[in-house]
Amino acid sequence: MNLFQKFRDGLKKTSTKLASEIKRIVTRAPRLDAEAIEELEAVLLASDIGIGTTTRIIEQTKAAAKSAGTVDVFAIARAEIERELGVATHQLVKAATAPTVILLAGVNGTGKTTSTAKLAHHLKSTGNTVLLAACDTFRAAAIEQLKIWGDRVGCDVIAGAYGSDSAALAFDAVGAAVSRKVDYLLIDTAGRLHTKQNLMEEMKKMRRVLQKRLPDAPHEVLLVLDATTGANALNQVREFHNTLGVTGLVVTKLDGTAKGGIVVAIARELKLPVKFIGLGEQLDDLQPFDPQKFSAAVFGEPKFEATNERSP
Ligand SMILES: Nc1nc2c(ncn2[C@@H]2O[C@H](COP(=O)(O)OP(=O)(O)OP(=O)(O)O)[C@@H](O)[C@H]2O)c(=O)[nH]1
Ligand SMILES: [Mg+2]
Repeated sequence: MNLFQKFRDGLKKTSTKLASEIKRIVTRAPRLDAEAIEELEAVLLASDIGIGTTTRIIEQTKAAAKSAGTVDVFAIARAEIERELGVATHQLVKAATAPTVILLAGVNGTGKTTSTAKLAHHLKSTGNTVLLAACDTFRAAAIEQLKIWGDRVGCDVIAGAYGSDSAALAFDAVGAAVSRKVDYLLIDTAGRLHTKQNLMEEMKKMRRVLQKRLPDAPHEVLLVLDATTGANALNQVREFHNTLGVTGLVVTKLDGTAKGGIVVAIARELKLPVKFIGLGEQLDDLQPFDPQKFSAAVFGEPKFEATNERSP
């Protein structure tokens, strides 16, 4: 399957909802009267795209509807998203000297462990060697879960005992990554609520301990967000970023929501790069975030054009 098709499939819930609603509005009121504009606004907001982007799409739609010709709401939305997010993908950092250490953090159940495995798969398929560290020593079966993924992907997993100090394990894992000369060390961590100060302190400690072994580690702190949690994701980012210095975001489970617009709101409001998005449960369903593919997948339906031509 080509990459764009992956985006299309993964974002189907969001794009289908938007397409059917927008089509309904422009079919009923091709001249986009005030009521239709209001409805359009509600539809865009319901996709979680955010108030700022919605307002700009609406303003341009109104302006286009005033002047002669047709209004292609989809094209306006696509262009606006690309303008806001840029067209570039944000690459993962690669340390000048291996290993590159990547810490994956986030609240419970957002997809950290599976994203760790998918990221390992992605890095391996692009020619890198990868080691995994099972630093969730807290949740029952978390270590086995990562080991099973490690087997599937073909990566060794550095693991300790349940209840052991996750920071000490991370320290050992960096040591192993250095001596094995792997390109990337991916560290899976336990889920934690961003509001629990002691758990956030624990992450800070892991960061400090990593730096004792490798001063410029971690090279990336990826915060894994569940797209289905909607606007609460924004609070999670703020707290984790204050504590840890997040370098990039992974937005998972976009295939499970019609509110995929949250990616735009997150990227715009928090000024942090979305590096990967999760589009399903298979290994190759974690893809580098590409704003152009994203906007085309979400707003790329055949043009349901509204016309503002005056009746005779
Ligand atoms: N549909 C879909 N499911 C996903 C995606 N990413 C993760 N999941 C599912 O979400 C569930 C939780 O994933 P985990 O990777 O275990 O989440 P976690 O953050 O490690 O969870 P804790 O360690 O308990 O905090 C699993 O059933 C995953 O298959 C995605 O992009 N799409
Ligand atoms: Mg986990």
